[in-house]
Amino acid sequence: MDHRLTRLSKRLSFILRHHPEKIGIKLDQYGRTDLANLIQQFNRHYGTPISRSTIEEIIRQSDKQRYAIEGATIRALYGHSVPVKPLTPPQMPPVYLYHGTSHAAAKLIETEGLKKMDRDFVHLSANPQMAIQVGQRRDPHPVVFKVAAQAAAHHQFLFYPTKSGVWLVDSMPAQFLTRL
Ligand code: HQG
Repeated sequence: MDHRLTRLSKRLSFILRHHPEKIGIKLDQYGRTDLANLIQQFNRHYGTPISRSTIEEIIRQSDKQRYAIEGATIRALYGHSVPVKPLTPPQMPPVYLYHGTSHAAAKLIETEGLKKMDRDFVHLSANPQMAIQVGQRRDPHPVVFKVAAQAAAHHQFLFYPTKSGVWLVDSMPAQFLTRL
């Protein structure tokens, strides 16, 4: 994806996950907003204009599916800090999921477990490669935890899948984590 689309994608994430009010739009309880209105308000606030086809191009070209256009609406599929209810029902996860993080955070996680911190959910990755990429945002040689996801599901933890191999869960106690 070229530099222009990456920048627009980051702005869209910023608005749809964290700060819809920055361009004067509102999200419903599931994080959805009217697409035509979002485009109009986006173009009022930012110098680089966006259109439906630009957003579709971002969705097509992205390594991860970060948004979905559904009918007249658009929403971010994960990553929120504003409160949203999942639209997908919880599902039985694979036996193991993964979480990549920094050494500093890993020290705390080993005793406290995974907490959602500034987001609405803890984000887990479908495979170790993805977890390494996520962790590299914070540490060049990240720590990867293997999460006993199915065991946790049997202890009533609810796992929400997304289109990108990202799984969402409310928290994950240390008993389900092992360092890879
Ligand atoms: C850490 C990106 C101390 C956690 C990525 C992480 C992902 C703790 C940080 C998605 C902790 C939160 C989300 C505890 C967790 N003590 N630190 N008890 N529990 N942490 O950004 O999972 O590309 O909110 O390890 O790829 O890094 O933007 O979560 O380091 O899928 O689409 O607290 O964001 O997706 O950081 O990343 P984040 P994340 P996009």
